[in-house]
Parts: sequence; C-alpha cells; structure tokens
Amino acid sequence: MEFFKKLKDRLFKIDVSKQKEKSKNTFLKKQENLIIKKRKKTINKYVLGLKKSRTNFSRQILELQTKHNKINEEFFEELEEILIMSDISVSLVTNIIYEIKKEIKIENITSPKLISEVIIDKMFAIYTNDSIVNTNLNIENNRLNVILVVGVNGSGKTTTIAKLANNFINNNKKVLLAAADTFRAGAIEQLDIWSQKIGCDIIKPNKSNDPASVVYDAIEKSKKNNYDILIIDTAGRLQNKINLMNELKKINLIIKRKIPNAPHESLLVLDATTGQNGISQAKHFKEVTSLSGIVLTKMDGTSKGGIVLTIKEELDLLVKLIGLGEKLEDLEEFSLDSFIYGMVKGIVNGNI
Ligand SMILES: Nc1nc2c(ncn2[C@@H]2O[C@H](COP(=O)(O)OP(=O)(O)OP(=O)(O)O)[C@@H](O)[C@H]2O)c(=O)[nH]1
Ligand SMILES: [Mg+2]
Repeated sequence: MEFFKKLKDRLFKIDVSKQKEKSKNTFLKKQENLIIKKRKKTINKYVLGLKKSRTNFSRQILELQTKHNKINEEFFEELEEILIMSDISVSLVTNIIYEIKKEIKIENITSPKLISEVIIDKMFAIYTNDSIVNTNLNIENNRLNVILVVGVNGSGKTTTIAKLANNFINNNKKVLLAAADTFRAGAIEQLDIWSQKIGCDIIKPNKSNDPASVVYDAIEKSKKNNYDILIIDTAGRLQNKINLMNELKKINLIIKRKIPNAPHESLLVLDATTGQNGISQAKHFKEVTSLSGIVLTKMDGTSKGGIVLTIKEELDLLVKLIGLGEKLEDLEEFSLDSFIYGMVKGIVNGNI
C-alpha cells in the first residue's frame, strides 16, 4: 500500500523519469521550481481551508484505530458511521466498505493501524471510477466564453463570481459581469461593489427589471467589445419552481440565440455546510436547467468533506471549483489530489 506516497509524488514532483536530465539544465530547473512553488501554494490553500474537515475525519479514524486491536464487524460498523457522518451517501459508504473488506483480504491486513491508507485509496477509487477526472472549466481562447451561475440564495454565487472574475483578470482575460439577479433587492449593488473592487466591467438592468434583457445587453456588449469571458449572476429563488424554471429557460434561450453552443459552463453553486439538504436543492435545479458542474463553497466552514463524493454519486456532476474562504483568493479549481491530501494529510503517520 503506497497510496499516500504516490499521492504526494503526484502533487510535489514533476516527472520522476526525467529527474537526471533536469538537473543539468538550470533554466528548466528554475521553471520547475516555479511550478512546484505555485503548486505548493495551491496545496497549502487546500490544507488550510480543509482544516476543520481534516481534523474531524482524521481524529475519528485515528480514534477508531486505537480503540480496536482487531479488524472485525464492530470495527466496520463504526467506520461506516464515521463515513456517513462525513456526508458520504449511504449507498457509497456501503460500496466503500465492501471494497475495503475485499482489499484487506487480498493484502492480508489484520491490524487497524494499517487500514487508513486502504480507506483513503478506496474513497479515491470510488470517485475516479478508474478513469481520468477532468474538472477543467470549458474556457477557450479566441471566443466569448459564457458562464452562467445558478444556485439557491446565500449559497455563494455572487462571491464566487467575483473570485472567478478576479482570477480571470489576473490571467489577462477581459471579463464582463451581468447582474441578472433582479429579484433580490441589493443583489445588483452587491455585484457592482465587487466589480469596482476587482476592476471589472458590469452590465446592470437598464429600464426594465427583466433578467433576460440584462443578459441580452451583456452579450451584445461582450461581442461588440471582444470580451473573453461573460459571467452571469442569477436569482437564487423566485416565488416558485415554475417561475425559476421559466426564468432560466428564458435566459438560456437568449444566450443560445446569440451564441448557439453557449453557455459554455452552467455552474451550480452549492453550500457545502448544507449537506444532504443542499444535495436535494441541487437536484431541483438540475430538473429546471442543464448544468455542467458544481462550485462547492464554504468548504472551510464545514467539517464534512465527504460531500464531494456524494455530489458525484447523486447528481452525476463533478465539482469544478471549490470555495475555501471568503476572500477573493479563496477559490480554487478543484483538484482531487489536493482535496484528498488536504483531507487526510498526517493521518497515515498519526500526525494530524
Ligand atoms: N467561509 C466562506 N464563506 C463564503 C464562501 N463563499 C461565499 N461565502 C459567504 O457566503 C455568503 C453568501 O454569499 P453570496 O455570494 O452573497 O451568496 P449568493 O448565492 O449570491 O446569495 P443571493 O444573492 O442571496 O442569492 C457571504 O457572506 C459570503 O462571504 C466560502 O467559500 N467560504
Ligand atoms: Mg447573489
């Protein structure tokens, strides 16, 4: 079982096979050092943001390992409870436990002290399903990329949009925001304040209060002025599901009429602290509009990291971005390796 070592190698080393050649070339070496430095910075954000989840999960696993000196049914019952309590759905937990049992038989593992790596390995395997998980945003150069952002009130849409726009601007992209949440008083102003803070252009409602017309104006402006990215903020809740459905339908129609293969991303923002409740809300959204991925916010505020697995299982969607704090720089592209490392760092050597 070398799962943790392999994970660390993937995260912190560039390409082991070229190690010898690399050291000869100082320019390459410098470039590699820069990449590693950047990577470490990102991983560190995961490590800091996932502190609550990690401490909670690792502590429980370590306690379980010390409490039992044999791996038996009682051990598995307690493990099952820990996994369920960390927001992994019951069906997935059953699956993970089944896989762990199979593995310890093959590897002939009898001591609970050696099981943590098997647990992590199986959780990882369930997520990837032995295939490569692509969580990149569908953004291309030389076209207008339209990103529609939806989700319930307070899930973190507007904040995420500001963080995302800020990231794009830092990467020299020309970004326009569309304030299409005309339902909630104060929503436009909130996005406006962010746009000023990050130095980003914004389209606000003109005469009418119709979100679709804001979107129309925003697309016109983006096309005319060669923007790279248009991000659309939407209302979290309307009077009822039909209204929400109609509004999102209308917005999508306007977008498609102007750019047939857009929106290039329809991201659902999900508050990680809401657990199963958030998952049910997400299912409602999935029924009313097509989605391309999840932004999981407030991961820093919860102690339950298992929700990432449950999202994939129950919504059949991947987490593409993860919110690890309230500040502008606290949004990261989702990396399964960094996430798992942030969740279990220290668990293997008992040093949480
Ligand atoms: N700790 C933490 N807080 C977050 C994160 N993302 C958003 N928030 C906070 O969540 C709160 C709600 O965020 P908003 O961006 O206003 O949520 P919204 O979905 O736009 O809400 P409505 O406009 O009411 O629909 C704010 O206080 C944010 O600072 C995160 O990743 N971590
Ligand atoms: Mg908002």
